[in-house]
Parts: sequence; structure tokens; C-alpha cells
Amino acid sequence: MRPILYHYEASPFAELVRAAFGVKGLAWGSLIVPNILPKPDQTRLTGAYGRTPVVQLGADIYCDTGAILPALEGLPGASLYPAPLGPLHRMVASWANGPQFFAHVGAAMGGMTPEMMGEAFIKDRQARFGMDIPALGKAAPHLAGQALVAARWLSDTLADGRAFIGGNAPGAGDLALYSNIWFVKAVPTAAANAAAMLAMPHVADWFARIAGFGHGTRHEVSADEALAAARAAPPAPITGGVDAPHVAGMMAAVSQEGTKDAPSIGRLLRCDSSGITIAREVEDGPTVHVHFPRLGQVVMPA
Ligand SMILES: N[C@@H](CCC(=O)N[C@@H](CS)C(=O)NCC(=O)O)C(=O)O
Repeated sequence: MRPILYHYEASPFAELVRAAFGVKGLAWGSLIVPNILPKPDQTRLTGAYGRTPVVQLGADIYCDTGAILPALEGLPGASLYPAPLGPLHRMVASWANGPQFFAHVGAAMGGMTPEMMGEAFIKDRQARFGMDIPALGKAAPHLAGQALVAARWLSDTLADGRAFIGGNAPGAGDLALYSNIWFVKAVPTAAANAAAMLAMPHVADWFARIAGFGHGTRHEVSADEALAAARAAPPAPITGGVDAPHVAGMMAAVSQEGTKDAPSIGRLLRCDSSGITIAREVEDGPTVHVHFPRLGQVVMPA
């Protein structure tokens, strides 16, 4: 089954998934969504989850790279968790996509003027994430210094001649570190910060090796085609259970730490350390299973 990625070009987390398609050599459908709410093509499936990226595999909808990459692992192609690091790739990715992501936001966007960002973008990020542009500008040198630590540790890791952080094969940890630098590199006003990261020994070659995998084979799909794909087959069987105090089948609201975005609401099918799944009916459409990672998600009775 071909994955469909809900994304926009400038999203670093979407770039992480596009690069994962490249590493696996997958063909995928691309559905472009706006970089601010509302995103009706996406949220009619997710319930409310409005962040980027989301991946659809038939009637299974995966929110957050922490759920998307494990789902892609089940598809043909190279592993995203290759030995010897295996699951340790998740720990690296969790650090890169967690505290280090905010440092890279500062390194990438701290030098942008409000005019460059646009009023609608600023309003959206302020309302949803409490982003304060003048404060981000002031914190930018500090945040760029924090982000440079990741480049140094990466450089130190590669110093023994390995091609990727775990050896000969790239994994989820590489992709997470890569997408952060990619984000800084994509912003013209952050050129000096990107140059400092890429000037660390071995980092530019490593970056080029990952970019060299490309994005797999992309074709654009319409929202109607995506809905048809959700109708075409029932969701995959669930593995995992529901940990107390939650109860299987209860109506649950899933939201993300650190945002004011509305929760996705559905019948709770899984909520354990492996992740979260709710079932929900799409308006005039099929029943879908919406999956989240466990880390960073808040589950409440709805
Ligand atoms: N933990 C999420 C983070 C995703 C995230 O923050 N994405 C950014 C864009 S790169 C976002 O959603 N921004 C708000 C938006 O695009 O509406 C993941 O790993 O997928």
C-alpha cells in the first residue's frame, strides 16, 4: 500500500519523512496542506491533529514522526532502525526532534523579520504554540549556540570514519539530526548558522550522503483520492493494549503537550508505551484508526 504524506515543502519534520521515503526507496503520494490552520483535507481524517507531517496508509492515519517512522518500518525497503543502534535511533531522534528542535527554530528563524514570516503565520504560531517573535529574535544567539552542540556531537560521532551515526546504514536518528540542519540551511537569513554547523568536520559529507538518498518516488494526489484510499480497505488490526487508568473503548481526547490545538477524539483502542490509537468515523466516510506516539501526547476522557 502506498503511503500518502500530508505536508508542505518547508516543513523540517516533513523533510524527515521525505528523506525516510528516500532511504527506503518508496513510492508515495503527496498531498500538500497549508502551513497554518485550517487544514480541512488533513483534519477530516485526523479529527483535529493539525501538525505536519501526517501519513496515511489506507484507513490508518499516523500523526507525528514518532508514529510515522515505526509505521514505515513495516513497508518494504531498508530499516529505519538498523543495527547496532536499533531502537536507540528513537532516543537520538527524540532529543533531536524535542529540545534540539526548538534550538534549531531559533537558529533558523531568529534572524527573520515579521514581514518575512507574514502576519497569518505569526498569528497562527502565537495562538497555537505561544511563539513570541521579538523574544525569539532576542534568544536567537543563545539558541544557535545550543543547536551547534548537536552538530559538534554529530561531528565527534562521525570522527572514526563511520558513514552514519550507527555505522554503514542511516537510521531515524540520522534523519532527525539531518532535518534540523536542513531547516536552518533552507532559511537564507540563517546562512551563517548553517555554515557553522556544516563546517564541523565530517558533517557536510554526512549531510550530502543523506540528501543523496533523495525522496523516493513522489506523485501528487488529491484529497478525494486520499479519501478513496481510506475507504478501500479496513484499518489494520491493532497490536497493544490500553493501560490503566484508561479503559479500552472509552471516548478519549488526544492532544499534544505544548500546544493549544484542539484534541482528536475517538474510541480508545490502544494506549500503552508503544503508542496510542483511536477509532473515529470520518464525516460521510469510513472509520479510520488514528495513531499517535505515546511520548508527548496527553490522553484524557472525552
Ligand atoms: N512532534 C511532531 C512535531 C511536528 C511539528 O511540530 N511540525 C511543525 C511543522 S515542521 C508544525 O506542525 N507546525 C505547525 C503547522 O505546520 O501547522 C513530529 O515529530 O511530527
